[in-house]
Amino acid sequence: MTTDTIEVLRQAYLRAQLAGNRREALRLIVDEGLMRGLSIPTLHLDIIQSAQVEIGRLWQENHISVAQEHLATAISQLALSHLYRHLPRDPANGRTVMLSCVEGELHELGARIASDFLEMAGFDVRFLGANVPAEHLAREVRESKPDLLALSVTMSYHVPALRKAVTAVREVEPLLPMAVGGLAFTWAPGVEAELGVPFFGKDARELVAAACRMFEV
Ligand code: B12
Repeated sequence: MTTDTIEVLRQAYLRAQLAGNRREALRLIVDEGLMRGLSIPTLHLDIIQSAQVEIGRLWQENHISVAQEHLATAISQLALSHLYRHLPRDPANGRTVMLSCVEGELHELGARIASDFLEMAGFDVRFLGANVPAEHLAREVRESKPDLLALSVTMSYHVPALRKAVTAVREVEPLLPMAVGGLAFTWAPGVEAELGVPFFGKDARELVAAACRMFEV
């Protein structure tokens, strides 16, 4: 598929989101995308993520309401659910990654896509979703013992919650490798260095590359 075809599909998907047309959005993603040979990473990043960014711009500039943004995001959640069982998976590499948003962080779609990418690369993934309180995160880490904890932060004002999460987890598992990512680090670069946790990349592809380098898989 050419860049033009991807752009046409992205625009059509965005229109379906804005119309609140779930059936059409799924038809585009599955029938026009997946069935016509578009790769899952392309559908995740170049169609769904990219459309979400555009939804954010339209909302910020007051062209659409909060309700329309919710409608559009619910459609992307549905699309990701449909794609999930089609994820091409590398053989299991024996490593488990836990991926979670910090307390108060409601933006979970990015962490969800990141989780799907890690699964495609052969990692076993425990995706906790949005808004996980630090003490509950620490308890889950202690109980399920992942090999890596990846924390997602979108809003810069959730950096104190990230600090709290890192501290709580270090108390129960001092040696557990942790990594961070999400839009907050684009807007407030350098936070990760202060916390002593590495930034693992600006999108799901970079996260997978960093995780594979870390475990040499
Ligand atoms: C949908 C949405 C919401 C939804 C989220 C629903 C959900 N279930 O996720 C809701 C309605 C909850 C929401 C709320 C808010 N939002 Co909002 N939201 C968005 C929007 C439109 C899309 C988010 C999205 O789905 N992005 C697509 C995903 C796939 O991209 P991503 O998150 O960047 O994830 C990728 C990478 O960052 C990375 N990544 C993510 N996590 C991790 C973790 C690791 C370890 C690594 C390595 C990588 C990684 O990989 C991901 C996949 O490639 C964005 C616009 C945008 N530009 O993203 C605004 C946006 C993020 N929101 C914004 C704002 C202001 C808010 C609110 C403050 C609004 C308000 N006044 O209440 C609240 C804050 C809520 C909170 N407490 O967290 C602003 C932030 C601006 C800023 N500079 O701070 C944005 C940018 C909109 C805008 N253009 O102004 N929002």
